[in-house]
Amino acid sequence: MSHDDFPTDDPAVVTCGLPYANGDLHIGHLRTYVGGDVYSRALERLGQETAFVSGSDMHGTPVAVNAEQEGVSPEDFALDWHERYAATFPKFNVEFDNYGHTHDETNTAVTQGLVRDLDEAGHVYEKEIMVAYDPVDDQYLPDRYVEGTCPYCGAHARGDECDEGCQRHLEPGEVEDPESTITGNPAEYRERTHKFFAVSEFSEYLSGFLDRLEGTSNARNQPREWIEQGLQDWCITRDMDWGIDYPGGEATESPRGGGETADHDLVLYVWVDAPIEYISSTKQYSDRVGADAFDWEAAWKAGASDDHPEGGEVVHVIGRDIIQHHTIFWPAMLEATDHAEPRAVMASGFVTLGGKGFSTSRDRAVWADEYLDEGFHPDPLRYYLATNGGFQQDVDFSWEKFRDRVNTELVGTVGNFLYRSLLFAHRNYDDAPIADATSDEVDARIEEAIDDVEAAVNDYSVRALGDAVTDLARFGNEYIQRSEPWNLVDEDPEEAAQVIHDCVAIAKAIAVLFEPIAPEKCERLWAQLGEDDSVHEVTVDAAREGPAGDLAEPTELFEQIEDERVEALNEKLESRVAEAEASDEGDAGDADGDESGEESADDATDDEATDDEATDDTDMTDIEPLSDDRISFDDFQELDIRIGRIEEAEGIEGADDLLKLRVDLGAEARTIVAGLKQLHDVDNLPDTKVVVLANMEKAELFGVESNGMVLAAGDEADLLTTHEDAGPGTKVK
Ligand code: B3M
Ligand code: ZN
Repeated sequence: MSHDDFPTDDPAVVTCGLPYANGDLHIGHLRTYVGGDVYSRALERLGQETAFVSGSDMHGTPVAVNAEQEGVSPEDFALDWHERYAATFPKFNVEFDNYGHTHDETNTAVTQGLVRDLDEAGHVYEKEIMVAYDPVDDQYLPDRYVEGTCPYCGAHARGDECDEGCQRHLEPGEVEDPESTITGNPAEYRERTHKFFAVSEFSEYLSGFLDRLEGTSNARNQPREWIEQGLQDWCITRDMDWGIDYPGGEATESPRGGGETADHDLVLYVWVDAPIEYISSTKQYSDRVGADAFDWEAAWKAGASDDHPEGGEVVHVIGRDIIQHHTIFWPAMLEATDHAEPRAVMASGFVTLGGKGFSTSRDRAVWADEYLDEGFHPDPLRYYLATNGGFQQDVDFSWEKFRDRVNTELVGTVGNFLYRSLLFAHRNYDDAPIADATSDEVDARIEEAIDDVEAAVNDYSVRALGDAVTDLARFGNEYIQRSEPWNLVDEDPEEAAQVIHDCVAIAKAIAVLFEPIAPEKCERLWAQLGEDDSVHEVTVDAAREGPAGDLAEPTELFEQIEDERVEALNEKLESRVAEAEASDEGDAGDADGDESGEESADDATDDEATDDEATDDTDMTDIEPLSDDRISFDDFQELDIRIGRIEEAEGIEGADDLLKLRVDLGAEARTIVAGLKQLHDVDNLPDTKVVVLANMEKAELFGVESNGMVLAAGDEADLLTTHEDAGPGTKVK
């Protein structure tokens, strides 16, 4: 691996976190897959040799518990979901070069080989630990088979992860007050011998690794804290049948061919074989296309190839809840076994739906299949998920927001430019090129867009990839508007031809540069431009070439979403949620059992906010990363922030959440509408000192004009106030 700017001469591998093969995918799950796909396509557009791989995560208790609850074998259960995922991803134009699964022969062999190497290199030792056990059912209870209390934050936690609280990985024996997830029986702890990987030996290496690591800043910052707190060794075996057997060495003669300790058979912990699938999946790709086309060993093994002594450029795209696995355990395993070090980890924020978490048990989700069944094209969703915020930031989806961005940006900016220029060109000229060359101004603007794309790839920003193109289309609209080719056709045909040539050149650049985000739409645009082959095969150089082909009759690339459509979709979602909630209440008796089974289907991937309002103020890991987008002091001074005192507070007819406040701002009293009704006792508000953004633009809400904004912190709208006695009108600076 190098740390040179992309494109480099080393082969790149872009991976996406493996979805657990255990439940339906919703659009929130798609974020990291779309992000990975966009990123790998963008690398290819830059001319980087790239393999894009992933696979289904078949093992572990997330699969075994759900299979058990459905009464089927984990293998059948997981294979079924695996096949569905393999069919779903391409429908969203997420085109892996290889999509395998962790239970296949390749991964079994690669995993056992790697663990054997780890063991032989002396990084694995045995230790007696306490393991949860259900004495009634006579069953050991690894990971999700057991629930209890997190020893670190006190939240309700599963055996291997504090998923509702501090998000920490929990080692066996750590969860307090354990109970069986399956039977509800109180569990006891029993002593068992397990294998441990000595991760703590790698603290120093990992600190250096994090200093070198590229990608999103959350993937470096969180693990630095964990290392400072001291790393624990990692238990890499489980008392289960479902999984990859611990590899038998010379000393073991297990009848199952698996490893064993003094007294029992063990399978590997799911988090051992899951990331190894990244390697296995790349190997399967190489085996299929030939090592000349892509050499998996050159990419993954340090020193395997003279041309790539430090291996390839490995970029992991994951959800932020699995940063620890990818920046501590995994790189330590790679380092210990002479593999290449990952170059970057891109860890995405969560996706919420209308401001709340997706909830599979309450059917509060837009399902991946449902989105397509509604007749929507995949590319607008890709655009939305990829560009709605920075990669680390949470993305909220609502049909309204989706409509707004599709209608404004895809239809209004990009589609509009393409359609008006290509239609004009097609009507007035038989074919392109029309002028001899692209004008200097437009040539330079296209070059700027290519630079933006290169910078976005090197900044690991999928959002900036989208912005590069919308900005170019905005320029295109402005250029055509100001040049008025429709007037020039008669007055100055040569100049008209130049303008249209330029516009077609911009359209071609858009096709090339937007392909990573909207691959199918850009393929269609490519054909409209009369270009041969596939836009997927070209590099950014093609964006510099200007028009070549005979233009076909253009059609509009993106479709407007009507308001009625949005209303109908919202109604559908709301009635479904209400129905699910009602039936939840109806089955109150067994709701817990149902809930845990269905909720863990949320684990299909990694990008889920914990259900609904589970956020805890004190929970640092739920805090959004601090923004890297700095503003200047001048920008700050444009905010007129003042101390105010609430004089009156009353509800607004028809609005459940809003209050109409009368706020004294010293110089004058203002009416301000604020969403505080559900969160504060209205009668207590008068006389409260608040902090107000006084020059917020006015807005009309439920017929009341709001003239300012009251500042509050977090979902609970904790009102900001002053420490001492600054009075109404005092400026905050
Ligand atoms: N299967 C899903 C998750 O925990 C898990 C990812 C594995 S990536 C190597 O989000
Ligand atoms: Zn916790």
